[in-house]
Amino acid sequence: MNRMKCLYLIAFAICASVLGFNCAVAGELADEDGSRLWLRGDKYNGAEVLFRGSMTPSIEIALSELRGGWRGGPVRLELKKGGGKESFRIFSDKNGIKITSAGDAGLLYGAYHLLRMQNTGADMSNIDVSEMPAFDLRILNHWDNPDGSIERGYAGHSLWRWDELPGVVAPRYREYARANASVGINGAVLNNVNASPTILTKDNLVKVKAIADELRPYGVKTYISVNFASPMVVGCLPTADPLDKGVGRWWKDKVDEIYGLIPDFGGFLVKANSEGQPGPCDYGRTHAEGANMLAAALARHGGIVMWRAFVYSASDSDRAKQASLEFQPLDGEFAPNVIVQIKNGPIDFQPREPYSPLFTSLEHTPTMVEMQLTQEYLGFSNHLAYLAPLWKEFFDFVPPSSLKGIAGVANTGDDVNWCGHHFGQSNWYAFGRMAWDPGLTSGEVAEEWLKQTFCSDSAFVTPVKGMMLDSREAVVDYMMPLGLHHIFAWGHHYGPEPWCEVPGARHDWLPSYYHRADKQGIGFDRSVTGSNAVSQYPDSLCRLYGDVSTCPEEYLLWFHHVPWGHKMRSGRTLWDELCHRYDHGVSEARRFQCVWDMAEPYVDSRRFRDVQSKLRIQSRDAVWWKDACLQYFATFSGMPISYGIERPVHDLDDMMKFKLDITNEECPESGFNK
Ligand code: GCV
Repeated sequence: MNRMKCLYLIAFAICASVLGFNCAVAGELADEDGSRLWLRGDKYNGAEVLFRGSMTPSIEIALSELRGGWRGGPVRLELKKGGGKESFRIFSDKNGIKITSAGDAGLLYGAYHLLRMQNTGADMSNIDVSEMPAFDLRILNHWDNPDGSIERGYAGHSLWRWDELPGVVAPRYREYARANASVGINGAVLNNVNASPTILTKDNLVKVKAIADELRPYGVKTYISVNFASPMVVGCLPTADPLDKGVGRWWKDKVDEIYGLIPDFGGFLVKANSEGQPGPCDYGRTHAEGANMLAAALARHGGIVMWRAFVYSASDSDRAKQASLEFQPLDGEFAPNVIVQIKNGPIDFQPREPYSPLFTSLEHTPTMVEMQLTQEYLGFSNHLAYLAPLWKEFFDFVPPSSLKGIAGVANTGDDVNWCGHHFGQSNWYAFGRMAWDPGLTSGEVAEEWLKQTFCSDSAFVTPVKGMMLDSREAVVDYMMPLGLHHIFAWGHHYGPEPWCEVPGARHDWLPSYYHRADKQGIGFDRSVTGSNAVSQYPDSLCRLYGDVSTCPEEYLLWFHHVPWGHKMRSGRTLWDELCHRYDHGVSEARRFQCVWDMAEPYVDSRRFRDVQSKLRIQSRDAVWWKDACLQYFATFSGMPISYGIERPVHDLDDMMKFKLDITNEECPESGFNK
C-alpha cells in the first residue's frame, strides 16, 4: 500500500470516529441485548496487520482483533527487548502504525488500546503513546459458589458451569476473558472467599484448569479462594494447624498438583477467621503464620497468597478498629509473596467510608485494595451507581504507588447483559481502566465507556456522563448521607431498616449499633473521647476527623455523635441538613430519569427501556429510603421533616412491617411500593 493511501485510511478512520458513525439516526437503531458490552465495533476485516516473530496465542488474538476492528492503515506489531511485558508503545512512522512491547500481553493491550482510541474518536495524528500498568495485580474476585449461586451477585448465576466442565467449555469464558483483556484486567479468582474446600478436589481442579486454559491467551491468570480447613476436609488430616508439618506437606503437595495442571497458576485468596471461616487463629496461630505456610508452598512456583484483612473479632467495641488492631501488630511478619488484601474502608463497602487506616499503618507489608463492583450496598443491580468516583476518592488518600495491586468483587453473572444493569458494565469497565491507570479521571473513563457502549454523539454523551458522575453521590444522599452507614435491612442489604432489632444478634450487625440515634443526636463517636478510632489515622487526619468543627461533613456521623441542632456549614441544623440530603438524593434519582428519557433518540429501544425501568425502581427506592430514614430518625430528633422538602408518601408503620422477600443472591423487581 502506498503512503498516500495509508495516510488516507488513517484520516478516514479518525474522521469517521470523530463523527460518531456508531450512532445511527433516531429510529434506525437495531435492538441490542447488551451482551457485546463495550466491544461493539462491527467487524471490518480489511485491515493490514503484520507481525514477524514467534507467534503466541495472545499475539494471534491481537492480530485478529485489529484485523476485525481497525479501520486505518497498516499496523505492525513487534516484540522488542526491554520494558515491562504488559507495557506497550504505539507510534506512527512512515510505514503506518507500530505497536511494540516486550511481551505478548503488552501487544494485546496495545491492540485494544489502539482500537479504543479509534472507537472513542481520540486524536491519532502523530500518535505516540506509551503505557504501563500502575498495578501488577489487577484482579477480579468472583464470589461464585460451586452450586452456581453467587454471593452478593445480582446478575444471574455463575459464569462458571461447574456441572458441565471440563467436558463442555462455554464460549462465554472467552468472551469474559476478552472483555477483561480489553481493559487490562489480568487475573480472576474464580470462587467465593467463603470457599468450599471441595474446590481443591482432583475433579474440580481439572475444571479450574479448563477455565484457566480459556483465560490464559487473554493474559488473565487464574487464582482460587481456598478454605483454611481444606487439609482436614479434603485431605482427612486431623488438623489444619499451619505449624503442623503434615499440614504444610499437604498444602505443598496440593500446590504441586495444581501447578502440574496449570503451570502459570496465580495463587490463593484466603478469608480466614472471619465471619465463621476457619483460620490459623483456631490453633492459636497468627494470620502471618497461616499466610506464610501457604506462601511457602506457592513460592517455589512463583505463586502468591492474597490474605484478606476483613476481620472483625470482638477485640474492641468499635468494629471499625478491629482489622487494624489485629493486623497492624503483624506488620513486617508476612512472607514476601503474601499480599494483605484490605477493603477500601474499615467496615464493609458502604456507599461512603473513609479509607481503611491499615493502608497507612502497614508500612512493611505489601498490600492491595479490595473494591466492590457488585452493588451489595448500593442498590444491587437495580440502581445506577457509577463507582469510579468512589475509587478515585480512595486514591486521594492512598496513593496507588503504595499498593501492589487492586481487586474488584465482580458484578458479572450469566445474565445476557452480564451485570444485570446495562450501566453495571461501566463499573467493570472502569475497574479495569483505573487498575491500569488510576490517573484517569472518572469523567474520561465514563466517556470512553459511553462512546463504545452506546453512542459518541456529544448530545448523548455529555448529559449521560453527567448523570453517571453524579450517581454515586445521589445514592449516598438517599441512603446514608453525612457519614451514616450500615443501616440496611437484616435479611439483605437492599432497603432501609434503621429500626431493625434481632434478638440475640451480634450488635455490630444491627443498624442501631452504627447510627446510635437518640434524643440528643445521631452518629458514632469515634473521636478521642469516643471509641478513638481516629487515632488509627496519621496525626493530621486524626486531628481533622477528630474535631467536630473540622471533620469533613461527608464523614461527620462516621466520626461523631452530633446534636440534632448542630449548625452545619450550610447554616442549617444537622436535622434540617439530613432532611435536605435525603431529599436531594430523591430529586437526583428523578433527574436521572429525565436525563435518560431525553437520551432515547440515541439508544436502541431495548436497552433504552431496560435502563428506563431500572431508573423507575431506583426513584421509588430513593423515596422509600428517604421516608423510612427521616420518619424513623424524627422519632428521636422530635423535629418535623423540613418544610422545604417533599412530604413523606409512605407510613413509617407500613415500612416497618414490610419484609422484602428476597435472598442475598437475588435482585428484587421492586422494593417497598405501596
Ligand atoms: C463473601 C460482607 C458480605 C459477605 C461477604 C463478606 C466478605 O460481610 O455481606 O457476603 O462474604 O463481606 O467480604 O467476606
